[in-house]
Amino acid sequence: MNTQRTSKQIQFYRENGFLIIDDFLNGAELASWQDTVDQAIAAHVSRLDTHHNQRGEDGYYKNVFVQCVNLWKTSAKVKQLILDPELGKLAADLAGTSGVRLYHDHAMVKQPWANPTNFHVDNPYDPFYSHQAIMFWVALDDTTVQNGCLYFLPGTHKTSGFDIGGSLGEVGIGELFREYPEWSEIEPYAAEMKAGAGVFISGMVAHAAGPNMTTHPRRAFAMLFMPADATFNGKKSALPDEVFAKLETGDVLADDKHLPLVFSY
Ligand SMILES: O=C(O)CCC(=O)C(=O)O
Ligand SMILES: [Fe+2]
Repeated sequence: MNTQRTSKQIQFYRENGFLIIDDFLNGAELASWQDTVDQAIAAHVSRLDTHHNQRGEDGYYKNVFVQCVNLWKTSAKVKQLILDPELGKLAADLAGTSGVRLYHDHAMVKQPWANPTNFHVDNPYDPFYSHQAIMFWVALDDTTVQNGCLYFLPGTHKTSGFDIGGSLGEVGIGELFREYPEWSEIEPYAAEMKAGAGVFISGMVAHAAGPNMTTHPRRAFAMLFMPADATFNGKKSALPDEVFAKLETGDVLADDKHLPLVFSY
């Protein structure tokens, strides 16, 4: 795992709201991540099937990607991979915080013929509001404009607000531009990435992904980090019931069991 970064890369992240790390995993590490995530998804999906459509998502969204949340809780290998303090340090340095906790992980498999992921901003959906929320998204297959690579609107993290995130449902790729008309003039950056590359994504930057127009799945695995001083904004989002039940708005999100501290200075 290559977690060394230059000040130029940190500057790029601050300026654009994302940073691609081309050489994140070597060949052996990639094979291990692919196996681990495949196995964890297989176990997880069979459990999900028994609670069919439990989140009440509409048909369109269900065909955006197959999503599995918190694989780290059921796979010791995933846990070891994503609670690596070196990775946490990198996330903290890019975001400019003194420490990070894991909010959750999620695997996203865009199946053949999957719909695009509409333009959206992540943090407005989170249980805390922060300009320092940061996600790390790792390509487990080569991602291309053909199979659903990510797209970024560079610099939008500087003007986005906490109230509007766009919608992943049936509304259309550009729904977010109704709220931010000036963003429709920004040329998207198509982030084609080799398997094993990763991208840090600000929780405030607008991003999307294309449809999968190939016969093969496009696998990705992402982890969401929150600054160690993040406070609860009242939204449950992906917080476990047990954590949510104990929280009051304004509390620091510091549950060591469910939201582990990954790195702290
Ligand atoms: O992988 C994708 O298609 C979209 C990922 C994304 O937007 C996210 O994880 O926040
Ligand atoms: Fe997103």
